[in-house]
Amino acid sequence: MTLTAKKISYIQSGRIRHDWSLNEIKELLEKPLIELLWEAQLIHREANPGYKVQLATLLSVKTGGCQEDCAYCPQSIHNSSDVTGSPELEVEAVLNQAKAAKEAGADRFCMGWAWREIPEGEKFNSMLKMVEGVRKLDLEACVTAGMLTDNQASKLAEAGLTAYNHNLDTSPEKYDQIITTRTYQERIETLQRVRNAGINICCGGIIGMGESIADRASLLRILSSLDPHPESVPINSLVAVEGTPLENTASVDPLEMVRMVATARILMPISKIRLSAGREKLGKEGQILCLLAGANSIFYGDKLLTTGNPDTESDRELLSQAGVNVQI
Ligand code: SAM
Ligand code: DTB
Ligand code: SF4
Repeated sequence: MTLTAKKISYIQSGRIRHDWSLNEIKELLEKPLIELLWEAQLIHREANPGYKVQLATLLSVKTGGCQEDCAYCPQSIHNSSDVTGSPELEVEAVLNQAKAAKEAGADRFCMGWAWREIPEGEKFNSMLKMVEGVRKLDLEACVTAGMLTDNQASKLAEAGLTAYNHNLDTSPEKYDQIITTRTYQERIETLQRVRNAGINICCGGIIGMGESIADRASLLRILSSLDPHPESVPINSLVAVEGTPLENTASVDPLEMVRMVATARILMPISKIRLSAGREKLGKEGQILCLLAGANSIFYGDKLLTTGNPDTESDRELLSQAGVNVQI
């Protein structure tokens, strides 16, 4: 993230905290909505003036066949969703899509691999070429591909990778009910490797998986305790995909998403808070409230990895109706 003068002055003001307590965060999440929104807006307007929204386009480079057992994910071999392993995309195909995303107005290009961890060899070399190619297009490049080694992290940094996405997904207390094939600690260690290599961290989670408010607070506590804060924090609401253990989970009230975004904004004033999966169910008004609460990035493009996303035209209309500017 290039720090704007405003962000630098916000950091220098000493108001960025890494010691938020569980109770303080729970109180924020449960505050009367109108008060919470006001508090979030005051911080957002000062730390990130101009209501600029970053458009990030996602592409699934390697889809399905993942060994992890994430209960929400249609790409896990442990789940029986319709997603089947498909051949990995080649460098040229990926760069063509990145070019199209740039032409459609995206500022960041995020590439996903349904892997438990990054393998060595040809596949990793292709990933490096993709990162280099995306950066040459003058787009930010983000990769999400599971765990990685220190050596892979430094090679990705050399290739110019802007950010690595690796989510904590939920609280440590809830985690075992959602994923059993990789520990919370392993996730934290992956984030540490990314940070040590000098790559920005993109790390967030999912709401709507049956977690309590205390779980949400616990996830946000860990995110806000990271020093520095993750440069971007994707907030997903569960897309309940048929064939996953969470397929029958009831959707969360859009206002829960607004609360989560507002609280994340208060805790992590200069981070990009990215309104991620589940936007189709939020509705126009819900999304506008999220923008007001401090969301300053969205996934832009008709598809996330395997599930749908609002189309680019309706997103352009949404942003223009809200009166926010696209970050370029
Ligand atoms: N395999 C890699 C990993 O787990 O880091 C990369 C891809 S994974 C799909 C990236 C993130 O997408 C997950 O950590 C999760 O937060 C989010 N995600 C996946 N499926 C989702 C769903 N059905 N609803 C909401 N978010 C989802
Ligand atoms: C993130 O937190 N959400 C994005 C991105 N990071 C990689 C992925 C959402 C995936 C939603 C389910 C799917 O499309 O498969
Ligand atoms: Fe694999 Fe990532 Fe899906 Fe988990 S979320 S099953 S690690 S692709």
